[in-house]
Amino acid sequence: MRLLLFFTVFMLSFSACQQAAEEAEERPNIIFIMSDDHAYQAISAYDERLISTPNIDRLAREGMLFTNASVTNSICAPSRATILTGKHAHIHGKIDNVFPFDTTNITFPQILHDNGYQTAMFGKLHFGNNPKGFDEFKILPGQGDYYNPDFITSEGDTSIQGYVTDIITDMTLDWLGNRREEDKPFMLFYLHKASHREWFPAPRHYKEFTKRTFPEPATLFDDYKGRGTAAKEAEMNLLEHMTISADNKIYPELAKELGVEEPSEWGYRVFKSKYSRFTEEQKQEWDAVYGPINEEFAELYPTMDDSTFMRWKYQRYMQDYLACVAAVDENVGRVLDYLDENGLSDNTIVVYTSDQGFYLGEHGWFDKRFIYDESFLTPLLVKWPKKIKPGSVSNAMVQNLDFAQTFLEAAGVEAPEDMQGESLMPLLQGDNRQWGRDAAYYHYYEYPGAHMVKRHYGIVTEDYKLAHFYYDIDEWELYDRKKDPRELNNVYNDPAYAKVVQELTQKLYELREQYKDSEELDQKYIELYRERGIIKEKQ
Ligand code: SGN
Ligand code: CA
Repeated sequence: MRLLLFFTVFMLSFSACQQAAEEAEERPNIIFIMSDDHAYQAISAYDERLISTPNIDRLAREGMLFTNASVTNSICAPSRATILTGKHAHIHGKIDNVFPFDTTNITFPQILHDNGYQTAMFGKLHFGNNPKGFDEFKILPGQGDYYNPDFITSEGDTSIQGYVTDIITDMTLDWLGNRREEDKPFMLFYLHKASHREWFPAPRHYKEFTKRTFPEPATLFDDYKGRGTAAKEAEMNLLEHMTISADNKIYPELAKELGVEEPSEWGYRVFKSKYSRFTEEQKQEWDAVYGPINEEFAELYPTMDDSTFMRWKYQRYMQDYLACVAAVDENVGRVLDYLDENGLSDNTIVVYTSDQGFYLGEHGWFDKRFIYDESFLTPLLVKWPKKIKPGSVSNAMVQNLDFAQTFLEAAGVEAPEDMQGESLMPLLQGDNRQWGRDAAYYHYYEYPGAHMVKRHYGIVTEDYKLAHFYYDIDEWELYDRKKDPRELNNVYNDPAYAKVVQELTQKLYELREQYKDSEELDQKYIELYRERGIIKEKQ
């Protein structure tokens, strides 16, 4: 009898284990590909004018393209913290790039790891500390370097010869091929440094892209007339703030000799420090291409007026930026091919996104930070053959806030109650009925800081965008997204929009309440800048 009981218990628990194992087998793998500062304007699935990105586009062809994906705070580390925690910056506390991430926050990779996922991260994290919940990681220190980069790894620090985008991909493929545990689903972060400033491309790409000419955006010569103080005072104008050496690759000695005004000494310093990382061979290759560009500039510069110089800067910017994107696209192709060739594609969710959007000369700008479209929106393409219909498009107002809950639901794990996003699972499977968000909340903090974009929070709906710029100003801006898609005319004070202003303002405050943001928190984060000594005056 006892033997029978033992046998029954044994069989029951055996079949339970087997069932659990089968379920585990069905759980999807996840590859989260994120590049840095990759504008949707530089992905041909969104926009074909600047570059062709056949590999990234494959995700749209074989999966879903999101046309209305946005971030909650358009800057690197806060965006990454929002992705990992499923919370707005005022809740997870990583409001800017300056101070380290608070690691007492619970992140979704930790939860997936606790629930049987194998986890790994390769590339740029930019947190000031190491990621938690990972079986293995190799991350760049801070912003990292394009050439011969250093890495912080779970086993100590190392430095690798070569080009960063290729190296991060090699690491990813090496992990997939050699250290993946086949009896577990995996969550893999494959995070590029490209196409972040200072845009140092690989030789195979700069050789090609420096020969190209790119169409100018309609607002390259924006005079910011219809906007508020924040747009006028931001320091991200190509002509005024883009550096001639680090950004445009004119050797510091020549720039000085020609008397070109360098927006800051920093431009020379960064160029020199990046150039000094090259091996002799890398220097020669570089000089063979950029030397003649410098010579040509020396001839042209003395007769250049401001608008010609602006145009020249834009072309130089696009050549290097897009050449960095080309390396990302090529390498994404290597990873997608690996999945196909190893029978992993069907049940692997592959996400391609950026930590935020970026200005490619629109409004005369580079960089991001603003609630305006080019930096508020971000690319998002998702492939998962098992669930997503190929070639589908979603216009839903999704945000980087939603990834954590999406991945947890995909893995069959309940998300913590205090996460603030919405799972994309229904949308991915073509069901729009349950989607609840008709307005997105945004809050940017890093001021005073690089590029001097003022603090602001706001609400974005399908038709309008309302933002409040605060701290050292108190200004409101309203844009009619349908009539003024380039966001050139602030209609906040136009009586015709009085009702819209009233309704949206109320909705904005409701959103602030819903997400637990408040004036007290705005003040707390200003106070933090005083404590850090970034703000010196007493207010
Ligand atoms: C650096 C850049 C800035 C950029 C910030 C934040 N200067 O300071 O242009 O806005 O990073 O970028 S750099 O030329 O030194 O790179 S973020 O993507 O990390 O938020
Ligand atoms: Ca970024």
